[in-house]
Amino acid sequence: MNEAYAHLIVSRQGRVGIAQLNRPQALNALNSELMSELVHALQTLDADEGIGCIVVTGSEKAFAAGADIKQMADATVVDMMGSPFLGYWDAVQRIAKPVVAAVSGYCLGGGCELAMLCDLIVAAETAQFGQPEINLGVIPGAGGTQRLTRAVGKSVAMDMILTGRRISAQEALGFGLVSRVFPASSFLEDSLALAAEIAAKAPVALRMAKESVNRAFESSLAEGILFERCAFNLLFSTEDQKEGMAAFVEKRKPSWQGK
Ligand code: DAK
Repeated sequence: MNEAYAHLIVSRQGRVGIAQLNRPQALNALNSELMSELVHALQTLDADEGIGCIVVTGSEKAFAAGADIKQMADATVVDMMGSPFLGYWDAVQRIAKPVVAAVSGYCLGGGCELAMLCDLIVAAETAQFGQPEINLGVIPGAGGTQRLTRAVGKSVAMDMILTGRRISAQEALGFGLVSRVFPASSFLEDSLALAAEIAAKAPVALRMAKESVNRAFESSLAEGILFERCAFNLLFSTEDQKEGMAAFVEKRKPSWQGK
């Protein structure tokens, strides 16, 4: 499935698709080629009916140390404005299936922004998160000022973005940036087990749940609740709703069809 990728290893474990960033010599710095490959892989997994959940991960040492500084060091404003780079971020956001960022090691700058684009972040206890762009004379440019602020609140976001300091996995857990911290020794296994648990749920309900939670960031409370209600009602047209509720009543495990 992944033979064509230069900077990515794509694999599957049951219903979980795994996209592993693989530019070890640059701590998985996100250059255009890597982002383009990532988008292609995610779209392929998203279209695959056999996949229920996608995990984006890196190496033990780095999820990603940011966008590739060497690639953009000499760029002009016109180069940046014409760059396809941000389009890749938009494409990641449009993936319909749940995407878990499994973060070990450095998760900095654009790496942190990529993780925040995923639906949830789980971390190894060794993970370090940060938005160090201020130290390069710039600011986060792929959503960091917005998504980090929504995730951890204004004061912590300002602290991280104005100082560029890195926070530990435990701090990130306390701030609500990550949902779980796993021991380094079992991190990937634990992350994949979580993804497998999600992947085993009713596919259409998963999609609706993801879409509904994301509405919380894009709409007023009233509009979000209206969206949720419509999505909830719509699920009563699925076979999986009938199966899920019948299975509960009959005291057996449901068998999802994704219909
Ligand atoms: N880019 C390019 N190469 C990187 C890199 C990066 N972000 N991070 C590390 N590397 C490379 C290093 O240059 C080094 O390569 P060689 O010198 O061996 O050739 C190799 O990876 C190993 O790194 P170190 O030798 O530095 O390793 P250490 O363990 O000593 O330090 C570190 C690890 C993560 C603390 C350090 O490498 C570091 O500070 N890295 C930079 C972190 C950073 O500043 N990240 C933010 C980058 S700016 C955009 C929107 C958003 C963005 C861009 C565009 N648009 C709107 C178009 C995002 C911007 C960013 O993310």
